[in-house]
Amino acid sequence: MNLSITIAGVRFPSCFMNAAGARCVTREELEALGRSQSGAIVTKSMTLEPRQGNPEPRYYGFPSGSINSMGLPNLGYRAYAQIIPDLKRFQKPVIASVAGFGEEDFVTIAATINECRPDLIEVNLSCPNIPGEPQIGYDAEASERLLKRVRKVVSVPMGVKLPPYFDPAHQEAMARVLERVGVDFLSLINSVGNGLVVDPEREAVVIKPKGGFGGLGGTLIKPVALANVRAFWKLFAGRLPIIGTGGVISGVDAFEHLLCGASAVQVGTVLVEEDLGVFERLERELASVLARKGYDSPAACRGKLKEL
Ligand code: OXC
Repeated sequence: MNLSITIAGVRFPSCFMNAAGARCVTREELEALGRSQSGAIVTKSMTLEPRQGNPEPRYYGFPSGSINSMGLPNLGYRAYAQIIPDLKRFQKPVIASVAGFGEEDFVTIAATINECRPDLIEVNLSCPNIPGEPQIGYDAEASERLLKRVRKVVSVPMGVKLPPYFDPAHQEAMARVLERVGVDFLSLINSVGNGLVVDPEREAVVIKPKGGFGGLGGTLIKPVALANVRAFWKLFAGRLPIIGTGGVISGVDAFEHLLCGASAVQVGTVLVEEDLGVFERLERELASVLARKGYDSPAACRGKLKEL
């Protein structure tokens, strides 16, 4: 079955791709994504300067998910500006993920990266792991100020990676901001920030940074991800493409995201745990669910979730 999809006029050969952060920091990792069956190459969120990130251990996988506090380890935007044009040869969309510390960083990075013509730019307003830096996406006014400035310097399709919201009022406030800014797609959701995983045997936390607090991913966050995809799908009446992220470890999980309104899905935890072969498995599994259900493409079931 053809699993290709289109977001903001850009065609993706498959609806599956890596989530920013998962196996996408170095040139080697980005090229490996290019050679894999991933439907796109999404870069690690880039900052102004190269970063080592937080001290290790900073990722821990467990049966129902993962916790991480990577702290945005990345090569710095100048390096990605060199790498992105070389990724064109893989003939699949490149999504540049942009982060920063303060508005000025985002604007500088986005302006330079826009010149390299990635197919899309994803503005990360939701990294939970930088000590002393609150997630911008939880501050509607700061998000609006920042996004309006970034929007002015970005001419490729621009999307926003949001944190999970747990109250409709917060989703509505952010939707109004996004309407005023004019964004082309949403990536929902970043990890569920500042969770805590405890190892009872060692009577200890499992990651080092921030006293063990970190972003949760994987199966345990799927209902939160689905709820945010569904809420924003409804708030925009299906007009704004959504990339669903959170808890996709099987084709059925991806099908659930599509039913809630996602056009495509990103994978983080399962890509870290299973490596690049995961794309072939997920594509096979989703194709089989869609065929069994009588859908001929991912778009055919998008948003079709029934309410009781
Ligand atoms: N979300 C991010 O946006 N960044 C990373 N982790 C996460 O959960 C990070 O680099 O810490």
